[in-house]
Amino acid sequence: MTNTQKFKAMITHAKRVVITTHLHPDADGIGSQVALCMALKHINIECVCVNEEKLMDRYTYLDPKNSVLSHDEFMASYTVEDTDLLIVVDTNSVKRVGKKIEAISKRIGKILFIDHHPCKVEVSDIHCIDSTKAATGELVGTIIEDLGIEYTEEIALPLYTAILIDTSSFRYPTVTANTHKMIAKLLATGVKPPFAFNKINGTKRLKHMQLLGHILSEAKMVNDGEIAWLTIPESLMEKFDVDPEDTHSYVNHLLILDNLKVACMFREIGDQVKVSFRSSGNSDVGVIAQRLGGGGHNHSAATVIEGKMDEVIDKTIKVLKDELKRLC
Ligand SMILES: [Mn+2]
Repeated sequence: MTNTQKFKAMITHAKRVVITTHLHPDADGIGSQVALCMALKHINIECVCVNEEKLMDRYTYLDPKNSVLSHDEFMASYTVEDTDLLIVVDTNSVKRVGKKIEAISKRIGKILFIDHHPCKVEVSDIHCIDSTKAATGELVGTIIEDLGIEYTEEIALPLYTAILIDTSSFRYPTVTANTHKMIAKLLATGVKPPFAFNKINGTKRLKHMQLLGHILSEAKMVNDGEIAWLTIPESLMEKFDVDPEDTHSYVNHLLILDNLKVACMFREIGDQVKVSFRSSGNSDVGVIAQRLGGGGHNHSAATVIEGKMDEVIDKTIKVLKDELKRLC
């Protein structure tokens, strides 16, 4: 069965659908849920998006109709039992949606994942999973097109933004001719690239730039420049008053280094360190993140490791060197 066939089979008898995404949602999670919600309304399916928390202000422009409710808002005006299907986008684990949404998911019972992260065959057999897609937004776009629903600008801007963000502006190996064919259709609705780019990337405060400058000036590299990394101690986040969510893209700045294979960023969170990986091309950082208890795509992955910053850096760099040697 194709993903669209699986999708159709799941929504056929659904009267009300709730769409959710992972905790701390990014533009792919939010864009995918909003676009899918708009599209389902076009074919007269009652639909609402519900996330563990309210959308952050910087994302509300992607949801001009206010389709995304927080869990608490949803509970105040809807009855969970009236929902037939929960669609989860941009993750394939119910653990990632947050405690309150996880509790609702048990009451709804029927779940469909729409996602582009790698997962077990048992999951991909019955859910809409395609790890070759550049973004969940691209998979949602494919389903929308297959269902014969026309793109409107309201559907197109969130999908365009989802793909823009998840490909770090079309630079990852997941970008295909089909991705660009879809982008062409999205632009045809009236989406303007400078507007879309600036809305998601061009609203930073001076402090964000100053923290980035500080962190970049401390960048390190080993293995003849094949491995480079950035370090963000918690104290610096506080000093510059920058939201953690806003630091995700910092690591991408390392990708312009000559000879680089893997870029990392270590961000301190209490007694843990969040480690983000980016690959400049051939190294599979998904495998590396898995070895360290995390996961992700081959070009972009992450994990969280217990311990002090220096210990975590040593441990991670050792695994990286080992993995790069193995791949040679
Ligand atoms: Mn994604």
